Amino acid sequence: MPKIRTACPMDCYSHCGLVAQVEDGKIIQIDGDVNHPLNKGLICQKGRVKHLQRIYSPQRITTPLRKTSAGWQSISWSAAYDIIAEKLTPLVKLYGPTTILHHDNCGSEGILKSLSRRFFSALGGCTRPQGSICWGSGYQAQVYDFGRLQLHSWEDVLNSRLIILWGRDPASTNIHMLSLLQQAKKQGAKIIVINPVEVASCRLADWHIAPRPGSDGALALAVANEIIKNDWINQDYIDKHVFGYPAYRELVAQYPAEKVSAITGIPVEQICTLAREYGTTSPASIFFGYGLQRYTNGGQTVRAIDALAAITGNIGIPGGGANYAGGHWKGMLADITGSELSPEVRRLPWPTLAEAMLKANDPPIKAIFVTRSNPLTQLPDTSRVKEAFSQSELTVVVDFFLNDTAQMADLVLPCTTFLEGEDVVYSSWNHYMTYQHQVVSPVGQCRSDHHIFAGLAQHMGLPGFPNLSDSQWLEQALAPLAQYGVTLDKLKEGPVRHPLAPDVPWHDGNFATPSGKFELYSQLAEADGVNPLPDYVEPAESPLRNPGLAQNYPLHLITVHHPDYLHSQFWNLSDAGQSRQPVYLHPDTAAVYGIEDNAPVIVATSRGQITCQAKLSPKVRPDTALLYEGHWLSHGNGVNLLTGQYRPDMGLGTPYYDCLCRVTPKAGLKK
Ligand SMILES: Nc1nc2c(c(=O)[nH]1)N[C@H]1C(S)=C(S)[C@@H](COP(=O)(O)OP(=O)(O)OC[C@H]3O[C@@H](n4cnc5c(=O)[nH]c(N)nc54)[C@H](O)[C@@H]3O)O[C@H]1N2
Ligand SMILES: Nc1nc2c(c(=O)[nH]1)N[C@H]1C(S)=C(S)[C@@H](COP(=O)(O)OP(=O)(O)OC[C@H]3O[C@@H](n4cnc5c(=O)[nH]c(N)nc54)[C@H](O)[C@@H]3O)O[C@H]1N2
Ligand SMILES: [Mo]
Repeated sequence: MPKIRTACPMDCYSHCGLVAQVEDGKIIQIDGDVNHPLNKGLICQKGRVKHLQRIYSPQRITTPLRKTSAGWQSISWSAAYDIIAEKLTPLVKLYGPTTILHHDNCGSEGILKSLSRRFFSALGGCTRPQGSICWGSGYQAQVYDFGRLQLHSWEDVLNSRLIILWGRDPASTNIHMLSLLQQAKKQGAKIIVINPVEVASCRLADWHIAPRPGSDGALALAVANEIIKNDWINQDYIDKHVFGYPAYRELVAQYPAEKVSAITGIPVEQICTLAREYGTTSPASIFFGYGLQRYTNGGQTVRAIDALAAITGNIGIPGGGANYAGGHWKGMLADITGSELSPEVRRLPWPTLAEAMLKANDPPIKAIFVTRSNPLTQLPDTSRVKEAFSQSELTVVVDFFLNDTAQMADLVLPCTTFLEGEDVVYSSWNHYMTYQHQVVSPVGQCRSDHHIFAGLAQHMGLPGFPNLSDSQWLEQALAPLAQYGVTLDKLKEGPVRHPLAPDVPWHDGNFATPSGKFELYSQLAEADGVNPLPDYVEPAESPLRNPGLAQNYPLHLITVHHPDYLHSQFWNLSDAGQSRQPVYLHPDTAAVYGIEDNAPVIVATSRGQITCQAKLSPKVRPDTALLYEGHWLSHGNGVNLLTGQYRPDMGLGTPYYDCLCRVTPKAGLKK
């Protein structure tokens, strides 16, 4: 029975090596690849079960579909291309190509996936979102501090004596880190979790600290204050490699533990203990999650935490680091998106995309193409997103299922999963690049994103999208790596580690900032009109900043990632995914509002409401409600009906968790 090696393409910390078993042209089993250096055989339920359920799901779209008054009608590819060409050509003639919004994210990763962009380059341009719905604020923060982003090798955590999981829950989102953490612990390392929720990773931790959502920046400044007061700084490292220490020292002097205790809800002695642990244990590493930067103050939060690593000299040493993400492969591949073909790209801010789309008039958004993303479910403020999409005259969605965004489309085009074609995946979260062999032929009439857009370009007679095979495009993209021995043939033999990324970044003390040092005072931020120092500002929807709003909506709402799903993917494949979703509340909070365990409740914000099922749990702070993100509007759910559109302090990240809510019993509904 053939066993074929591939890799999971999900937007996740590890692109796990997989081995698929094929019988009579059908996949019958997927296992972890024991020879892959990242996952070493271990895979999650998504990899083992859900990919298989998805590829052969009866719900899967297997032909192009056109919306008619009588419902969805199955049509041929050439009919679909005709409809697009007939509608798109006059729109582009009248308004120019930037009347088209191309909404593309990371539903599946892969070098060939970027070819959808080539279609719009060949057309003369388009409008794209700017920033990120994922990690934008923290990303920019590390650019300001370090100049660019680099990660320690995963195994380097074994050199740490203290490990802080700051807003990250690897037990939910990064299971391959767990065995490394266990091993580090066995060797004597201490683990601290900082998270408003007692998350699953706390099982591994020696200590859990639960700050009020959005207040980590203040916590980091108070910790710095204690470290400086007690002279636990690394003066030699500061003298040689850190820029702006005097100004930073003045800033942190304004954040004594007593003051910050009132902001964060963390007792003074805990703040002092955290400072002592981090200030006196070396080497110490910090692993960021993305939750703590999903606030309007999120960029400065990450900067305030980076600063702790800098003043204690925990940068550039084995077992140290402030690990956010890496950008190692970036800029090392040849661009195959055709950006040289069209200078005309308009940018609209991603965190406030709905508002920006509605306001756009030069030109207005008259056509929308959606690839590898599900904006109706995943962008903040769904009601406004729906309004913005309603104004489009031609909406084309490329996906596997009739999801929430597809419901808004005129045409839905069926694409293949990674199991039905070849590609190469790499990540910003680890150092490996892996080839995905084609496992089976496409189901039904499904086509890869590449073939869909190349076909459309040909149909419309657009030059600039040559008819190359998958391998030829991959070879073109990989060409600059040949000098390091990384070629398509080499990748076909097995995963390749990045040839240049060091195990311990910044060990030479040369940073990519204007001063060449780590910048506590960021000159780039200053030039961007952003506070060069990581001062603390209350989040937009905080009871301290906005007591009026908090009177009606007293609880913080965080909408986090589910261990068994990836954003909106896979929810349609199980009954549990399609039922009313749990909202987790502290028992004391539930008592205040007269809410019983398992009772139906309404979760409301100033933007909308959804019905959930209360789950009482002492693991959540009493001032916080927790919901998972990703579930579908069409199943009666959809957390982003609740979230708001805010611009963050930097990097155009999306502050989903900067959100106050109210939870009340829903009368007349049974448990
Ligand atoms: N199973 C699974 N894995 C995934 C994903 C998925 O959807 N499912 N998504 C992938 C993607 S795209 C991403 S970006 C990553 C995200 O990976 P993580 O960052 O680990 O996970 P998130 O759920 O985004 O982060 C939310 C965490 O931050 C905490 N948090 C919320 N607010 C605060 C705060 O103010 N301070 C602190 N200290 N903590 C806070 C939450 O309680 C939660 O534990 O995971 C990737 N891996
Ligand atoms: N409230 C709240 N909202 C959030 C977050 C949160 O924590 N809270 N997290 C945010 C984060 S970190 C992220 S990264 C975003 C994710 O936002 P999205 O990227 O929009 O999320 P997905 O649900 O992964 O959507 C991917 C879609 O692409 C499809 N797809 C998968 N593979 C392919 C492919 O190869 N080709 C094509 N054409 N389609 C494909 C899937 O079926 C799915 O419909 O969500 C953000 N939204
Ligand atoms: Mo993300």
